[in-house]
Amino acid sequence: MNQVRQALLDRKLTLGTWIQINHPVIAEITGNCGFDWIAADCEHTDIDVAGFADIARGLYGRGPEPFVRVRENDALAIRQVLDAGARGIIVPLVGTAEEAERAVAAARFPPEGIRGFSFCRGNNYGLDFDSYARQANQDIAVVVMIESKEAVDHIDEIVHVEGIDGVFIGPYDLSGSHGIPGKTCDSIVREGCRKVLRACTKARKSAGLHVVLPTPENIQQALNDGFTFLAVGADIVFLQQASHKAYQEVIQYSRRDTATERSSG
Ligand code: 3PY
Ligand code: MG
Repeated sequence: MNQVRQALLDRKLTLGTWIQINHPVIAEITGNCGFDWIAADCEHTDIDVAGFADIARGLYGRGPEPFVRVRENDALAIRQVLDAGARGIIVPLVGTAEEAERAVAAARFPPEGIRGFSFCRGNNYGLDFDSYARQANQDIAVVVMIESKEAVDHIDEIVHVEGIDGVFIGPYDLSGSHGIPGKTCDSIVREGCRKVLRACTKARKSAGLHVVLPTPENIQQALNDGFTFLAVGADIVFLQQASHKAYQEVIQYSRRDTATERSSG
């Protein structure tokens, strides 16, 4: 059984992160850190199905379950990453219950859904066809993203859609839908988050959040708020922060003045 899906159903805490760089080395490195799940982002990057398959190979045997934030809420986009071995999908920009139902149907084999059968990486190229066909509907996690005013308005219907294991707030798009992109701590965004949390508690569904720029304070805040499906950072954020810090340290030790250096260089 997919432990992350089980944790979603039990509303237990799991920790994940995000891959945006289309290279398996990123999966090999982040896969060693202890995360429960790692999502390859096919919505905002050049990661395609082949790129995800390589990322899944990089994660293989390292522990984290391979998740995908799919390109869009589209049956083929969902089917192809599941066939490539995704164990959970995170579907962006879901605004209504009907859209959430479409995402679930795409991820489930008949009779629950419309996913097609095939020989693919997910079932070990057919070797495990029978067991995969039997298990996949129980094993694959389906999480929908709440990232708009519309989605927050419809949250009570969305969380009641059968087959939705949890919802996941995208704070950047949510702030953008209020006309304040990037103001993720604004009271209107915070109020949206609280409404989502209340709806999840009532419906006994997991609530998730992407803490894109993690700090000890905002991670603590997310945990105190009651989010249990938590993504922290992303490969590009870690690289940016670590390279910035390394440069700041080396510049301090070398006592070199960056401005002078640049103008003389
Ligand atoms: C958002 O903040 O909109 C996201 O999609 C984060 O993953
Ligand atoms: Mg988003």
